[in-house]
Amino acid sequence: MSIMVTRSSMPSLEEYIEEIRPIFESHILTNMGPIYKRFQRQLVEYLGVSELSLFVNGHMALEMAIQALGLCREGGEVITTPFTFVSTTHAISRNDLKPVFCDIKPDDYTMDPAKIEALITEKTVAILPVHVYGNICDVEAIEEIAKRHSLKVIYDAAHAFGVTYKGKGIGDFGDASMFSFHATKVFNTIEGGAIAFHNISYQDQLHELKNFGIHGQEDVLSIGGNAKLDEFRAAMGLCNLRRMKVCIDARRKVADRYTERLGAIPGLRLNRPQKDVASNYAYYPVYFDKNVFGKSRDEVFAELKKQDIYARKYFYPAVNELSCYRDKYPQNTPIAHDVSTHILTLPIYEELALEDVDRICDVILG
Ligand code: T4K
Repeated sequence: MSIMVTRSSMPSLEEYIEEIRPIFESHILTNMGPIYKRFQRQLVEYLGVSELSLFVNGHMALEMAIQALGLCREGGEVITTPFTFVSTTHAISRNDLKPVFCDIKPDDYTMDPAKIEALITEKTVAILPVHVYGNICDVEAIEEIAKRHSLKVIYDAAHAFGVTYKGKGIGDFGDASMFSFHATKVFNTIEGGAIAFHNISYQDQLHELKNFGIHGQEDVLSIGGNAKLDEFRAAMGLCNLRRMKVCIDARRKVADRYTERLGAIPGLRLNRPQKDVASNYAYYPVYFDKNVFGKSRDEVFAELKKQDIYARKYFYPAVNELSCYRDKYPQNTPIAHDVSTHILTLPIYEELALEDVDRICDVILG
């Protein structure tokens, strides 16, 4: 059987049927129904955040968070990272804001705070860093810079579900954090996402944005869109939330086995555990230095593919090198370029057998 980079975690069919049974009695399928509300309450507790708003997916959550925080000013600039999934940058651009790309750190691939201040101009409205692979950004340094320049901070925490830093839920940092519940994520609702935040006033704004701006049955206050999470997906979320410990424990075992097999090999740079961070083992990135290891990232990718093993080049090319952005913005982020051309994310998911991890390592080392 092929081994893909990930495989969605799922509850048993029976458990999901039990969770959706009430929908077949009530016929309430969507529009913030009872399952949605229960799921939202449980998530607030699980993630350790003060407020949360659920969305149809992570991307729409991020687009609408930018709007709810009042950042859509003409000519506004948002400092962000090019080493991410393209959704991060699209969310900025689709709000008619200009992404300003800040380079990353070579050790954990998150935005380098030492390079942020040189990019701040009078047009800067926010900083939008990404906890890429579930690696936590330097939240303290970023907060300090943002405070000094009166800028908002929105974290793209699409990869960081359930991650804690110094015992606090990662969604508790910054002005807002976006989580993705896509099928390929550590935690999924099939498609889905959320915004976590502190400022209670964002709750009403996010609600309006995702529900046409409707206020009661007889008025519409603003020009919102439609980005509601439905009851079937919320039910999937309730089931998968119960399975999080099992799921993360299984991922940890896979990660530990990779580290055991690949940790001491010259020319391979693994993702180092971060201090004070409880990881969710979302991805297993390996940086290949051909000069030392003997094989390039692309050669290893091709050898794995021949064996029906599909690792992924997340995130190659860097976003500022993609067709839709490269002619508009400079490619002056050398570390992001270097990392994106040398890194491969190996298969990691709950059901991946340790024998398969060994097989993958044998191909890499062979
Ligand atoms: N910000 C960041 C940093 C993100 O990474 C993402 C999403 C977002 C924002 C936006 O959040 P969402 O709007 O998606 O909630 C995937 C996902 O579609 C995307 O959600 C994710 N990031 C991105 C990193 O990866 P692809 O095109 O690589 O997925 P695909 O279809 O090739 O699937 C990869 C593997 O996953 C497959 O080989 C098999 C497995 N899989 C896939 C699907 C669709 C499953 O096991 N079940 C499934 O249902 O984009």
